Amino acid sequence: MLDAFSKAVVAADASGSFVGGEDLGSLKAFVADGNKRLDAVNFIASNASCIVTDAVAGIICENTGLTEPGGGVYTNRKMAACLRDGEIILRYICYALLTGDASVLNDRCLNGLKETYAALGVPTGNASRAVAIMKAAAVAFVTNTASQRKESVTAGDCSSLASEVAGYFDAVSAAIS
Ligand SMILES: CCC1=C(C)/C(=C/C2=NC(=C\c3[nH]c(/C=C4\NC(=O)[C@H](C)[C@H]4CC)c(C)c3CCC(=O)O)/C(CCC(=O)O)=C2C)NC1=O
Repeated sequence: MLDAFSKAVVAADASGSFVGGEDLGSLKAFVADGNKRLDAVNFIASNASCIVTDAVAGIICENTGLTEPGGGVYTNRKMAACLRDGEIILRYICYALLTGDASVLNDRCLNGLKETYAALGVPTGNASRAVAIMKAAAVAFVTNTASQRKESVTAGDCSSLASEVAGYFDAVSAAIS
């Protein structure tokens, strides 16, 4: 598990060089944007159950077969597992956004997930769609454009944090597709 700082150190060490130049520049930007980053993580985390349930409800509205016998979330046990998976994925994305590095998401959440889903018959197209809905919601929280839940916060440009978090959701979709 790495973060933006340890990643720069590991890369520099691998090439036997000092941490400097561009690497230091990007770490400076990471620190300068720290409060925005913490707000972004907090807004997503404090709306997590809303984001997850909305995404799972969304895929069920779009595909009513999911709750019918043989469907991906048929039985309470599978529905609970699906909601829990949504929470797990969102939680690891929050860790990645906090550290500015995807390795914790890749190593501890996505590693082997595709194989697990294939073995259990979890429909990855629907799972990917749920991830896309969560992405739209999370981006809205980061840019503070969620229509029903505006946070009172100092206005600022969070576009790069928004595209960073969007990239983590895309990585989840790519990993299970
Ligand atoms: C540390 C990280 C971690 C991850 C990522 C994880 C995922 C994970 N999801 C699972 C199951 C599952 N995941 C789903 C999810 C869904 N079904 C759908 O139709 C939807 C599309 C989708 C929700 C969006 C379902 C229904 C199961 C249960 C499948 C079954 O047992 O038949 C399982 C099998 C074991 C279990 O049921 O608990 C694992 C390991 N567990 C972990 O510990």
